[in-house]
Amino acid sequence: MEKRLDALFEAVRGVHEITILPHNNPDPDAIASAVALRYLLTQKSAIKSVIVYRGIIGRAENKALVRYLNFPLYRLARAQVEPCAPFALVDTQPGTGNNALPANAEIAIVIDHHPNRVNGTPVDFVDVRPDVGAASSIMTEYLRQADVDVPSLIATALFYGIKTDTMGLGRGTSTLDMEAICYLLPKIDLEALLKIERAQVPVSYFKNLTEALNAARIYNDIVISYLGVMQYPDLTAETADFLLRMKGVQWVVCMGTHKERFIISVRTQNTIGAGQFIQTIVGEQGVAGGHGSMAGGQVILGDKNPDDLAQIFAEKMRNYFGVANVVGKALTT
Ligand SMILES: [Mn+2]
Repeated sequence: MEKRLDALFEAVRGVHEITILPHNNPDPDAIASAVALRYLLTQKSAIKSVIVYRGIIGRAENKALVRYLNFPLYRLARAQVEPCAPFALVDTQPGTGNNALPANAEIAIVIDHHPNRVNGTPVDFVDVRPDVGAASSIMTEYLRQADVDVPSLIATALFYGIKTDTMGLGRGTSTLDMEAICYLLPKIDLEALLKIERAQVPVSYFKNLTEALNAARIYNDIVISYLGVMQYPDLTAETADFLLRMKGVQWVVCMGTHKERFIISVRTQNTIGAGQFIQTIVGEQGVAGGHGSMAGGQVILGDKNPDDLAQIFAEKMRNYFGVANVVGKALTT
């Protein structure tokens, strides 16, 4: 670990400014990792950093988190990127299609826990550990190794990042995640955490949820729901998390559209297979990826009809799971 920390700072030696980039529509793990990296750089070097992202922070909990962190991220306009400073990617990698990294950008740092895709891309420092449950756990290790004081604000964010990415410290939790949790626990602001986790949601949330529940169909132990037009892109993830709590359900797939994108979120009770499943389903039509138990994909709609696309994908999924002949049951029947 000492070597890793040295190598990280070696990669940014002589750099005055860096652009920290989490994945699009950043989730708590991505937000916390970015903030932790910025903190590490300010504590241990004179490097200035700015955190930018593309997409939307839509989920009420995630909005509450950035409010708690005093709005540390800047949203990029459609075509705007800052190619002048080298990039540090957190909770994402080059070539995944889920970040705003411009082509030919200089990449100084990649810290991630998704399956390795860096292969061949020139990056000065890479730390990709797919066996770890959250990028926040890796960032916690860096802060510990650097022996910096971790303020409550950052500890709380990292803790929440680990908690959400491991479905409440359940699925995909490694020893490193547990060590990070134990280290962070005495430092977190429990009251703030509670406010973030129980953040109030707009009335439209319940309307969307009702629609998602009405649209959901159960095929044995698989639930598929198409949400139609969504107000923010991570609504599919939020709904899939919710539906996975249904007794006897092994897999949940939620689909929906946000602006020009068709978005799919997958959750499973299994510890493996979600990433592979969504990559098989989406194929060349878009981008897809994820972990064992949670994954997602996106397709640029173009002139495709979203309702048709949802139907095609749902059919493909039912074939994949071997439930093509099962009649879908609505939740209310
Ligand atoms: Mn993550």
